[in-house]
Amino acid sequence: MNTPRILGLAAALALSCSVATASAQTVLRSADIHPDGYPTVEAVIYMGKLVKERTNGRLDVQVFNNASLGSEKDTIEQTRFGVIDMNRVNTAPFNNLVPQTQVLGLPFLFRSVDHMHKVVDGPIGDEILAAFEPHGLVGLAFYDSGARSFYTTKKPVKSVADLKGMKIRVQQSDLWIAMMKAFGANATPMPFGEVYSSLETGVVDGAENNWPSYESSRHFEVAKNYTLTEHSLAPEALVISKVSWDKLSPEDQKIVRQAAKESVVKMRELWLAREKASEEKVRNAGVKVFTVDKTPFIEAMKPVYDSFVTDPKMKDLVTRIQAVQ
Ligand code: GTR
Repeated sequence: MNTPRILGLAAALALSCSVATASAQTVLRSADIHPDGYPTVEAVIYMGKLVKERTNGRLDVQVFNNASLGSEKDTIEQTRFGVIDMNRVNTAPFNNLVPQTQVLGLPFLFRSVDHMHKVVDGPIGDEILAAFEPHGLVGLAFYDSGARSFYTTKKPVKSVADLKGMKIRVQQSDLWIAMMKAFGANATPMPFGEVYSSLETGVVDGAENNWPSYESSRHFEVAKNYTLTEHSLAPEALVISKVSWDKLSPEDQKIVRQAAKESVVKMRELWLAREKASEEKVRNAGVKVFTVDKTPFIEAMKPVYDSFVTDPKMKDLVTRIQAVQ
């Protein structure tokens, strides 16, 4: 983490502490890298409103978005140690820390968004949320993140062969690095905030993301070929620091959990609308959209399953997910 970030963080935290003192309430500071109006940001703000109402103002949530508290990798560490109270992050940056989260990002595992919803809304979702706890985090909810697809600056991806040797930015996760390797690409892990300039300067040839992130980050301005591989439906996770959680009364913990669950419903509505709006915006801006036969892409992912779905617990989890109808 660089010095301006640390100073920014200190200033932001000092400000929110003073708010807490003035109104004798607890303010839970929540991090997000996305801009104002992005569905994840709006969902956590909505959750905060519910929490504030239901605790008669005792508890409030303040969202620090736009990566003002740092990159996802940095803020995850700070949340584990209670410097930041809450965090909304994609499941990928949690993969190395909480291995159970890997299953949600496995390529082409979910048959549809509906299948993914059934899994994360049911006992498997709760089981994966519970897996955060030994790592200093309490999992509160999963939010939608749509389907991730490739986008490239020069050559469009029309087949698996096109990915060969391309430098593709990925999230900081061993699973995602392995996925790119299996596609034949050179994985370049880096924080989201560095992707625009890396695409622009040719440090990478492409990246992959859903419509809303491709649009809001303006990556579409510099990588104009978008190929609908839809290789992963890895959802977002909302977590709270165990340090902050343990300071809450059991009654307030219940309120926070419930509000988080209710914000999922709100988020899904916002997400659907934003996906459409973002797609329309980038298409109107001249992005070329390609569709592909997904079969070779699915087949290329066998080595990923062979090396990540190895221990009996992971195998069992995958089998149970596949069995969800
Ligand atoms: C977005 C996701 C972010 C982050 C980003 C990325 O879709 O919402 O949390 O993971 O992708 O690719 O880094």
